[in-house]
Amino acid sequence: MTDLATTTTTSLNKFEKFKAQKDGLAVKAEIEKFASVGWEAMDETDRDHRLKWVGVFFRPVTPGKFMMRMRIPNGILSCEQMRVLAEVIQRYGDDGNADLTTRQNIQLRGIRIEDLPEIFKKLRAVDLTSVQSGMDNVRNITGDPVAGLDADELFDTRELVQQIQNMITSQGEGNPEFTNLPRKFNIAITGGRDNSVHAEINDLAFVPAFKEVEGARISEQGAEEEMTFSSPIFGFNVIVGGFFSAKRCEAAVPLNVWVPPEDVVALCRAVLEVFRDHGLRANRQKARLMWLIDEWGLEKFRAEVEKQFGKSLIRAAARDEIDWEKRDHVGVYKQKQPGLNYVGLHIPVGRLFAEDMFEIARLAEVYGSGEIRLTVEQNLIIPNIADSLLESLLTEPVLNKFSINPTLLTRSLVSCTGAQFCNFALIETKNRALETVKALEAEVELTRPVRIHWTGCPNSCGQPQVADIGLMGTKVRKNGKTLEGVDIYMGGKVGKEAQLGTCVTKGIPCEDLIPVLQELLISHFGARLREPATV
Ligand code: SRM
Ligand code: SF4
Repeated sequence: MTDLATTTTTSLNKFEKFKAQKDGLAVKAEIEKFASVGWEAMDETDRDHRLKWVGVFFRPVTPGKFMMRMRIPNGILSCEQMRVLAEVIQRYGDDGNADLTTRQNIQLRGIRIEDLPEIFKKLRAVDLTSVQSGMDNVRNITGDPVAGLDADELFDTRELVQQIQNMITSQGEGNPEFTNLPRKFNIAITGGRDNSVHAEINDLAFVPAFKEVEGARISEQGAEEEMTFSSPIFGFNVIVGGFFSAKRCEAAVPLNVWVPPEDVVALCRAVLEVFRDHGLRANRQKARLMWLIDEWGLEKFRAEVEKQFGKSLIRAAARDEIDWEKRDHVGVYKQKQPGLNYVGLHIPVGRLFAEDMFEIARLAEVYGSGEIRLTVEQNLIIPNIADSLLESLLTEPVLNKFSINPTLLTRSLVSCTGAQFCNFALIETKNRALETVKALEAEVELTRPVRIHWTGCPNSCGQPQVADIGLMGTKVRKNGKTLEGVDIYMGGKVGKEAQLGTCVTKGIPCEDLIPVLQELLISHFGARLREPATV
């Protein structure tokens, strides 16, 4: 029996109440009806909340122009899929655009409700889904962006990520087993050495680790299975409870569990079932997994997961294999397949328009194998480019816009959506992020990239806590006026020994920010003022 079933309706928050009245996924069957009545006549809860179960987000900032959040497992899509996404936004002219997200994903903008039946048909035809991508669901599952290409990887995450998504969404059709979680849930899996997915900021993450497994464990049928191996075998250490929210941010903690790859999907299911059935639902600010772990203690949480898993869990390996600095994949790199390369394009703050997407699809088809990959830095990779085609790819005009060798600050810039489309935003982010970096680069010279992340409010979608310099939107008072401002975070470390940055300065008005950042770049990151130009 679930905690939800035992909680009285009066103690439920408004989200739990509307979920109890009608499951979010129910709107899937009503899309035709919504399309014919139009967004203004729709039931408000369906429009503002339940549509997110099929990945469609009402935007109070641009009413009538919806956002659609896809699922791109492991961040991999085909040029055919990219073209379909481009066609969807193309019809909306200036209202249509797309954003690459911090979860290796794509969001489309400008969507009209009357077009949804046709859009869903087009998406299904190329095996794309947007189901369960918002609200109390599992978000896009991230994996190594160079899985299967990287000569140094320990495990290719592609198949596993797809299997987890299939389990959670019933092959992309929607799965009522997992459409009423207490809150959102993030899953990441990495088989490389550089923690390319920010494992530590996910509710559940799998990091590579070798384990000598001895003795016996209980099989699914209840019998003891011999599990003795002569040499260490590959699997994953499991970490849990990482999350950012306006109220609290935590890095994930070790669950003291190691799983072989073949048990990953079942473990995801077990953890999700425990979260679904026991996660805290009364206060939405305390509904993420870590709050349950706090309430129960890690030992009890582990024991409940083990019960749900149905066989004994193996203790974590003593160490994991994350021992590299994090790579950003921008530039040209050799693949493990002889004669092939992958090329990482920098997409400024992740923003794309239909013509860009058609062009990227063309490049992937003409020069590569037709595949396109996304990164959590909101950039994009075209893999499988033969040595013989590389030179001509690099002369393509679109690479002037999407560079393989951007300047050092631009290269690592990440920004959430901000005030242009997000009603939580306290500030404008994407354009300001680009302008700020341009102004800084005119003043200072750097010798290494500095990762600046912008986020428009404390929800932290732009992950300021993983940045060298994180900027979180806030409102500030100056000369009797309320202005857009930022709190500054520093100390975020990614890759091996990842750790979260913390707030070091509060309430800098955006109009005063450039000299403050300039000073930080000089004092902490070895930047130097440029010589004044001589006439
Ligand atoms: Fe986020 C809510 C955008 C990654 C924490 N996030 C939102 C909403 C849906 C709010 C809204 O309805 O307007 C934003 C949609 C704005 C829009 O129109 O684009 C939004 N979040 C984003 C994206 C697009 C930022 C980006 O520009 O890349 C990212 C989409 C990821 C995806 O493809 O699914 C995005 N959001 C994140 C991350 C980063 C991550 O997952 O690594 C976080 C912090 C990590 C985490 O969740 O633990 C994040 N978003 C939130 C939160 C705070 C969650 C909480 O527990 O309180 C909210 C607010 C909420 O859910 O109530 C939120
Ligand atoms: Fe919106 Fe805030 Fe998330 Fe930025 S951080 S996308 S402003 S909710």
